[in-house]
Amino acid sequence: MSEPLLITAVKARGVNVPLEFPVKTSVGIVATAPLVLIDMETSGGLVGRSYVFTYTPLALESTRQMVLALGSAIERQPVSPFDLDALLASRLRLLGRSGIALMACAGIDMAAWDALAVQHGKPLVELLGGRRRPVPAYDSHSMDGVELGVRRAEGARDAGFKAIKTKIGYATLEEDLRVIRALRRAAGEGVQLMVDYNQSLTIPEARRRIHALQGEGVAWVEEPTLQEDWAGHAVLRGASTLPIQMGENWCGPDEMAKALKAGACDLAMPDAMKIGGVTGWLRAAALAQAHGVPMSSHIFQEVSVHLLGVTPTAHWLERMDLAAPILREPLAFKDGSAIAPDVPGTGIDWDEAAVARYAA
Ligand code: SMN
Ligand code: MG
Repeated sequence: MSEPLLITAVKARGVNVPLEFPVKTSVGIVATAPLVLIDMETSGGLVGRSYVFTYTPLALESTRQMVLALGSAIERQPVSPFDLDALLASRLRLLGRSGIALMACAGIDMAAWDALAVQHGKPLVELLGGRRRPVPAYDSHSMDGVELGVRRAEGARDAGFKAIKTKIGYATLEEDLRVIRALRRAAGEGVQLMVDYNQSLTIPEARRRIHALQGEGVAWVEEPTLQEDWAGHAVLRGASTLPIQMGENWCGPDEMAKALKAGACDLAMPDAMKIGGVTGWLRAAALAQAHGVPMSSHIFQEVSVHLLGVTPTAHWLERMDLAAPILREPLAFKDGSAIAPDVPGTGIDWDEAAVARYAA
């Protein structure tokens, strides 16, 4: 039996990556992408790579430190993601695995799976038992207003996307409708339109606005109210003919199980980081299958394109390029789909000059 691959070091660097378009939401703006880049070095001399996204630069250094601390705790351990997950869960039982601790564990998990796939010389999706195939993607936009929103919708349509998402929750319902109708005209009937409220509405206001969206041809209404209010989402879901979408903020598969049990949503979109990396995603995919819920991804497109290939109820891949400027080979999209790159691992590799340029 071959010697197991052992972790020899976990390195973590912070970068602040410029965004072509700031992520404008109804509850805040992400002007740059603060990322912690993780390199897991192993006894085989190969390296597993991943990144985690901290949403705000305020959390960048503390997340990096947490990755380094947990990384030092697993040195000399085998690159066995399920065992590493159990070890870290046990070490963090008293603290609780949420927030930055969860994000750091997920980054380590994604790097470990990358290293394992590299060791086996397979794309991650093939290591997991799937095949590389086109995964349909939607182009994810922001609270862009009419002018920029129309320009981005036309660009996505011309690039071959069959779906786009816009963020709404403007000061008035009339503004929401004005933007939606402008984007609908720009994108054309053949392009699905999803909307994302980013948790901004009270239940009464959400009922009012979702009711007004009926008949606007919206494919899903995302996080209309506070993401932790599963009962509130269930009330809105019961009153709506439009599918309710959520999941990007679920901390681990346990929260997903509780949200689905509460009947909070018609659709699910776990975040590869917050759900707990590849290991967390695999458990989430089983939950979605058991509940018959279509499952989409949330950002982290480079890993998600692999994971959706082994997700029984796979729905949409979100295209939002947060890491492209620091990647040697950004994920390519063609005719509205992406295919996992035909290289061992996830395909994540750093453009070191860009990493130096954007070092936090
Ligand atoms: C989103 C919010 C914040 C950063 C990236 C993405 C958004 C989404 O909720 O669904 O894309
Ligand atoms: Mg969202």
